[in-house]
Amino acid sequence: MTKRILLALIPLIFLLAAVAIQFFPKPSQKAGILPPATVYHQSGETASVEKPCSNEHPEWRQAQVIDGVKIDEALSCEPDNPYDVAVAVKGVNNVSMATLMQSGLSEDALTLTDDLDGDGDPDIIRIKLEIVELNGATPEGDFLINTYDIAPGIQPGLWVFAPKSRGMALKNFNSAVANPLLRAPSPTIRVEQGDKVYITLENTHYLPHTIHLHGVDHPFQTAAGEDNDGMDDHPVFPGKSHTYELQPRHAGTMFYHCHVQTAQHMMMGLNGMFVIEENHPDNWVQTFNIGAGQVRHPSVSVKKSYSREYDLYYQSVDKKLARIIQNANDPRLIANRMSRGYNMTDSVENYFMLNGHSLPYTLRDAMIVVAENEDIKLRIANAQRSSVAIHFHGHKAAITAYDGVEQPAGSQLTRDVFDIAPAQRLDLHLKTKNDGLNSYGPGLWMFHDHVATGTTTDGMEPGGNMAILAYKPLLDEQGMPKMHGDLLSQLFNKDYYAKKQAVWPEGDFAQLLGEAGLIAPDTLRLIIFGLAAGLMTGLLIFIALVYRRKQNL
Ligand SMILES: [Cu+2]
Repeated sequence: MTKRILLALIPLIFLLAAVAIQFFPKPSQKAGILPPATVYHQSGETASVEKPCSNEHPEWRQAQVIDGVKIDEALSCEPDNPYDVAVAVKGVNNVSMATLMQSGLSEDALTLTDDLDGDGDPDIIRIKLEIVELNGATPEGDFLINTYDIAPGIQPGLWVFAPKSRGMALKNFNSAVANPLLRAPSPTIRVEQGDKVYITLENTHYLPHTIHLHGVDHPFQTAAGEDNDGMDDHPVFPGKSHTYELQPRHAGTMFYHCHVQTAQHMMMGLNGMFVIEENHPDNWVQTFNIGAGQVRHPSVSVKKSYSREYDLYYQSVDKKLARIIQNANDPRLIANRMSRGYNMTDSVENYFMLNGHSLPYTLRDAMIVVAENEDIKLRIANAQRSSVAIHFHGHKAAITAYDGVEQPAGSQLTRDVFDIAPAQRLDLHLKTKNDGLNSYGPGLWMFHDHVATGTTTDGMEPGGNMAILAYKPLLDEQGMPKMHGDLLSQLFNKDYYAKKQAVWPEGDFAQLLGEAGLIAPDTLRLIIFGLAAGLMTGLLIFIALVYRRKQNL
């Protein structure tokens, strides 16, 4: 064979190679129209499905009196420890040792003394707050510690203010789960108008922080001439403490937050609601509402006009920011990555929480529970980076206060969407009168942020800050809404937020809208590939043989 013919074969080989690449077969191909459905199976992994309500402390839900403190019935599945509530009302110095031992608070977390105005309640309030990291890295090994799930399997790194507690930061020796006092959001703090309040920040964290009393009447400096506004030029360094002093003259729903590298530290969770209750005789207010939610010992003025009160606290998290404390445990690296590496103008909100939880955990402790013909007081604060537009299904409510300033009765707007800019607060009066305006009647009515991202968890919807305004008869004996069981087992499952479940996992919709599945490979494609690849290989072998024979000649 001549050299010329051999050379002419080379472009042919390239051509065949191009054809073969073009028709490279896939083991299967994407289905077209009417594919066979494949229903999602959990591959025997049942552990990822959780019970909707753990029902760990059913006795905590009951109405009770502890050391003379009347504690209302908790209406949803995960109530606060009533002994913590009793201590939050009376202070550690006015409860029995037995009560203090059943609460998780430390012996100096809250001291209430001196009835200065002689009206039957204490007026000098000493509060101690610590700073706690949740879901952070540990030098002990490759795991997170003080874990706190905002939804099944979702553990963003968070920082919170916490009332000074005692004992282990974990639930028990066999667990990495944070004890129930250490959670998001930072506690709602309640004091009475005119109280002399001393808030000591004991910085138990590895970075500097402060407390800024946003909207709360406080002098610019303490009596000793020290910082009292909590700005970043007066950081409280790790291991140090600082006491802020105030005697608020104005009642209302306010806010508090760290003011060091404010954008980042706010988004990490260092903020909470600060409520100043009107001064009334015998007004022992609940100083801490752990994790916000139902106030189990409402103030005198709230009880006068309302059947129940809820603190609703909205927060969002950027998972990139949250991950910084999970990828390092050297404070220098964390400080640098957070304030030099991380760019807030590139931030994205991935997780949206109401009272420290995202759906479905909001059903455990962030529901609003009502009966017909009640008056409910809602205090809403927006600690997100973005605005919220809170919408109640089946109800309209009246705005009684903006940023802690009472509206005159004639100008209280009644609406069904409440836009709240970052750091703003609204007080709402929700009536459950079934008149087609205030309420459309009993139900398990959703309430959620109507900004499209707010109802998602890292893009998964339903998720985010969705919760339920539930009428009591529609709750089961554990305080969970009597909802479609399939929906609950779908949501109380790590696989859901890990995006491993099919969109419509069960029933007829699984056939119609389930996984598209896979079908057999395209035969024509296989034949063309086979021919092209075969011819090419044959030609290469042929050329090699010819060449070898020429060499031998
Ligand atoms: Cu801070």
